[in-house]
This record gives sequence, C-alpha cells and structure tokens, in this order.
Amino acid sequence: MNQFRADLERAPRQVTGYVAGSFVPTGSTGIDVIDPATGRIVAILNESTPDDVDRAVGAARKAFETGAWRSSSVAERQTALMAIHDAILENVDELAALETINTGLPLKQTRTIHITRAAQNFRFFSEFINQDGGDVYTQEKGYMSLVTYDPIGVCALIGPWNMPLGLTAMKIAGALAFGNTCVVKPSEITPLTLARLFQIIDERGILPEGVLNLVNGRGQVTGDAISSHPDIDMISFTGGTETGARILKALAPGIKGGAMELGGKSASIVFADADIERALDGVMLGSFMNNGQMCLAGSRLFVERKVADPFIEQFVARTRALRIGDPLLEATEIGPMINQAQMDRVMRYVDSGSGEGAQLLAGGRRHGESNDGLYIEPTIMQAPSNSLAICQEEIFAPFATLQIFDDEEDVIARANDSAFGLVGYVWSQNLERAMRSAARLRTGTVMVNSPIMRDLRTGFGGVKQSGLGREGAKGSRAMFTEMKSTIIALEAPALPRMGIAD
Ligand code: TXE
Repeated sequence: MNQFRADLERAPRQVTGYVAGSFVPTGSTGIDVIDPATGRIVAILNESTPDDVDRAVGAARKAFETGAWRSSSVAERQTALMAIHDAILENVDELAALETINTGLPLKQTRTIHITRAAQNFRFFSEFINQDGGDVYTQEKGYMSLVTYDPIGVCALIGPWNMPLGLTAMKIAGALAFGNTCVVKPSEITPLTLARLFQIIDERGILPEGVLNLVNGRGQVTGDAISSHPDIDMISFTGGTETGARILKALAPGIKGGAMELGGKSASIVFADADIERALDGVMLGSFMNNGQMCLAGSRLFVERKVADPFIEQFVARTRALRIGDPLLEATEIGPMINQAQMDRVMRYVDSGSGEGAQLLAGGRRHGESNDGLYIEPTIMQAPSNSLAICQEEIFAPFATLQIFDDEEDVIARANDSAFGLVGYVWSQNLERAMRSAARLRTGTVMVNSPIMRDLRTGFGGVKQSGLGREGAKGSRAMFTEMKSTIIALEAPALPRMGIAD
C-alpha cells in the first residue's frame, strides 16, 4: 500500500470529467488533491466549467430522451447494475486504498465497509426493481386506475467528502435503477474513487453513452452551474445544511425538487438499565468510526447519573487508548482530519466548549509533534447544558460531548432540543422505556440497542435541518421517479351528456 501511495505522489493522477462516453481532455483549472495523512499531492483535479456542465447535462438529456436506457427492460438494467457491483468488488483493494489515501479513513474500514457497501447498493437496487411494481384500483365501477412510476429524467447527484464512494454510489444505483440518466459531482476534496469507478465502468462498456456523466470542481463554480442549470430534473445531495439550502433556492424557480441528506447532531442516550458494555461499544463506534466524520455520528451523548461514573471512566479510558495514525496501517482506528480547515474548526470548538464551561475529559489537542498529517486526539467534553455550541453544532470530527441526566422526560426534551434530526440512539434493556423513547425522538431514524446499522429496505434521511426525502428502497423511488396515475374506462360507462338537452 505504501508503494501505491508513493506512486501517486511521484506521478499524481490527472482527474477529468466524463461526458457522453468519453473522458474530457485535461487542461482546465487544476485543483490539488491531497492525502491528508502526508499533506502531499496525489492528484490534480481538472475543474469543470459551466460550459462543461452544460455539455454533461446535454449528454444526459439526449441519452434520456432518445437513448435506450429509459425504456430498457428491468432485466437489462439489472444486468448493468450487477456488472457495476461485480466491477467494484473485483477492484476492492485498489478502490479501498484510493479512498483511504484521499479521505484519511482507516483502510480497515474502507475495505470492509465503504467499498463493499458501495457495491451492495447496485445489488440492492437491481433486486428491488425486480420486485417493485405499481398499484391497481378497481373500486369505481367501470373504471380501473393504475399507478406507475416513470423515471424523473436527468438527475444531478452531488456527493460529500466524508464517504465519497459509498454515499454517492447509493445515489447512482438508485437513479440508474429507475431508468434515469445522471450527472455526478463528487466533492472536489475527495474525487478519486468515483473517477476510478467511471474508468472501470467505461473500460467494461457497461452503460450506453451519456447515461452516466461526471463533472468535477468547487461548489461555487461547478456546483452552482449544476444547481442553476435549467435542464436538470432534480438534485440528490449529501453535504452541509447551508449548501443544501442554497441548492434548494437555486431549484425553486424551476419548481424542481431536491432530496437533501444534510447534517446531524445525533443524541445517544444511555439509560442506567442498558447493557453497559454493549452501550459503550456502540457509543465508541458512534463517536469515532470514520474518524468521527459522519452525518449519523451519535456523538451527543447523554448518560443517566446512576451509571455515569463507571461509564465515563471506561469511555475516557477507551478513547485515550484509540490507535491514531497512518490510515493505511491495519491497526489504525483514527486517521487524520480531512484538511487544515477542518482541523482548525475542531480546535475552535475545544476553545468554545472550554469558554462556555465544558470540561475536557480526553483529547482536545493535535496528536504527535512533527508529522505532516492532520491528526487530533479523540476528544470528549462534558457539557453543563445542551445549549453550548459544542452540543448544538455539527463538529464532524472524533469529538463527543457528554451530558448527565436524571430522568427520562428531561433527557428526551434535551435530545430533541436540536436544529437537526437525523438519528437518535437509545440504550436500555427496558422494552417499554426503549420503545417510548424511540417514539418520542424527532429524528428520521432511531437505533435501539444498536450502533450504526444500514438497511436499504428502510428509508434513511432526516427531519428538521437534517434534510428532505429518504434514501433506500421506496424513498429512492420517490426521489428518482414521478408517480403517474392512469385512469381507464373499461366498460364505456354512461357519461352525463353536456350540451344535449334532456
Ligand atoms: O460540505 P459542502 P463541506 C457537513 C459537515 C461539514 C460541513 C461542510 O458539518 O463540516 O458539512 O462540509 C458541493 N451547489 N457535512 O464543506 O460544502 C461540494 O462541492 C452545488 C455533512 O464539504 O456542503 C461537495 O460536492 N453543490 C455531510 C458537496 O456539495 C455545491 C457530508 C458537499 O459540500 C455547492 C459532508 C453549490 N452551491 C459535510 N457548494 C453529511 N451529511 O454526511 C458546495 N457544493
């Protein structure tokens, strides 16, 4: 793996867009793509201009209106989706290494979770469309009503930097499965695995020309050109809440929809009657998996006073024992922060927490003295109230806040005291308490005695400022199709005869 990294440093990859079945020649503005573990350049990203975006949207439009994809059979789409699934798995080692080098996520996690899940998305949607159908209603005498789902058209799919291939693959698989064509834009910070996937799909000739197009670049240039383009039909976006709002504003004049998977500040509630060992395992994963850079992190922790002392003691000890370092090493549990801006942001939150009266229980400092990587010590701060900025704002780092509570009513109120509503975690062995709490949490998903789990048959998304729409089986269908009703007269029932006197 180190050789792979050295090769990229010696000869950084040129990453370009892909439009109408061809890679765009290099030459536009180049953006350095950095390995956050070393601070070195591993690729140069050629930024797509508004003209390039226009060509990509035009290619997707042409493929949608005149190509074969939209009217292809379910079996044909299944074959293509499974070919992409197989292609990802056959290249899992390379894609995982590339993802780790570009994001700083530990290789162990990119290989076993992120890349394999990226592949599973294609399998899932290929199976879903085989079983999926519409509805038929026959109640009105002499009439039959059909509900079918048409592809929505040209889908713009905009992805984030924290799990680039996995999260964007879910969008691509869903959009393609329902017969759409796509323009994909990965984050300019982490474009490498998606660019490589496009190469692999191209080499294998899996999709017809123009069905899948790639553009690259910064939000204010390429992103704005996509969201304001008059010929896209929708945007599926994962990223920050402010960006989501900006995209929705750009879509409004065209009365177009967007599916928004935005930020989170998810509460993780540990009741005294929980299986404490298991809750600790779950809380560690919820706070520190993926370097803590997860929208669904359960890093706003509430612990019932009766078990607070032993829980905190073990939580702090395990946090201090986390293995921080080069994400390519098998033993590493916490890799570097994505970039300097994110590192500085985390440090500002440590200061703001201290300034507002929170107590630093672990971390809060840069890790290591002289390395180039952007490592921080996983951090826990105990907060005197839920109103602190560290409890209200998404930090997106290995940074957990901890509050102590005495009763159920109070903790549910505090958990819901958030602008976000992505996930809630409840740890309790009392079934009634667990179910009661789950019902009262204002979030899109609740995990009961469970760390982060994914089930694509369910919908994933948030309430309040965490987003709009749901990704997953029927949620993705709602996002990527237009529901159509067709009403048919079966027996030529008699009609009132307007214009003819009785
Ligand atoms: O996200 P942005 P950033 C949160 C997290 C993080 C913060 C900012 O708190 O610290 O957001 O991260 C593209 N039109 N999450 O700055 O800017 C951009 O190029 C169209 C939560 O990376 O929202 C990238 O491809 N596109 C999260 C994508 O939007 C635009 C995941 C996300 O970038 C655009 C990531 C525009 N005007 C960050 N401006 C999660 N929910 O998992 C930017 N983009």
